[in-house]
Amino acid sequence: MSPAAIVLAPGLIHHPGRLDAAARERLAAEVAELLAAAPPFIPRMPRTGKPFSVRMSNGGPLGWVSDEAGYRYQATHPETGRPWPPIPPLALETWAALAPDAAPPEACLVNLYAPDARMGLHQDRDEADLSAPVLSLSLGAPARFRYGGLSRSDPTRSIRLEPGDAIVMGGPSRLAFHGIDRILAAAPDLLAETESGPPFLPAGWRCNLTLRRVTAPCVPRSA
Ligand SMILES: O=C(O)CCC(=O)C(=O)O
Ligand SMILES: [Mn+2]
Repeated sequence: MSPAAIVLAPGLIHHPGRLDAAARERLAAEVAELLAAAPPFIPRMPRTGKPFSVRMSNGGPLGWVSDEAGYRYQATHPETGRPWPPIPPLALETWAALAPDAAPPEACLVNLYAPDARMGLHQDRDEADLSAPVLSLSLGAPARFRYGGLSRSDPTRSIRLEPGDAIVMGGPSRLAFHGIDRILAAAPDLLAETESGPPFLPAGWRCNLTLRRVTAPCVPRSA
């Protein structure tokens, strides 16, 4: 049975150990297949063009990209020009289990963190539909995840995210500020897994998937 969920804030739920070792292995194989079709690219900051420290790819009808022209979702890979491959099936199954009332996700952003990579405090707000949560799944090295409130200046807290952990950010926390302070060393019992992980994830690297609903689903009009 998966361990109990922890409510970090209203709508911000941490599911430690949601994916057991077999599920992590299956998800890693699915992500390897995704990355073979859509190789990681290095996103750049809007305007300045400064490269991110995180490498990215996507699955699904839409993918999140960033470059001098700004943040956006688009249907094709910025370098290959090809459509994104499908969202990993295990990630879709986890969405159905943890976000049963939401419309299906349209984007699965894959973040690859080298040991010195980080992601600054931000909101996920490029989606037209904010009624669905964002679902995050982690593989590889652990990380320090920081979260706060709806204003950048609100107080923040942090937790350690382990491989196999899921986070659901929805409801009143859908627009909560969050980020990754740093990548951490694996605990002894998970060291072997992070050091001999799938070839797309070198030792000490972390992979995070975020599933997002991007467009507002059509709502049938009542008579
Ligand atoms: O890597 C993580 O856990 C968070 C990723 C994230 O916030 C994002 O991709 O917007
Ligand atoms: Mn985010």
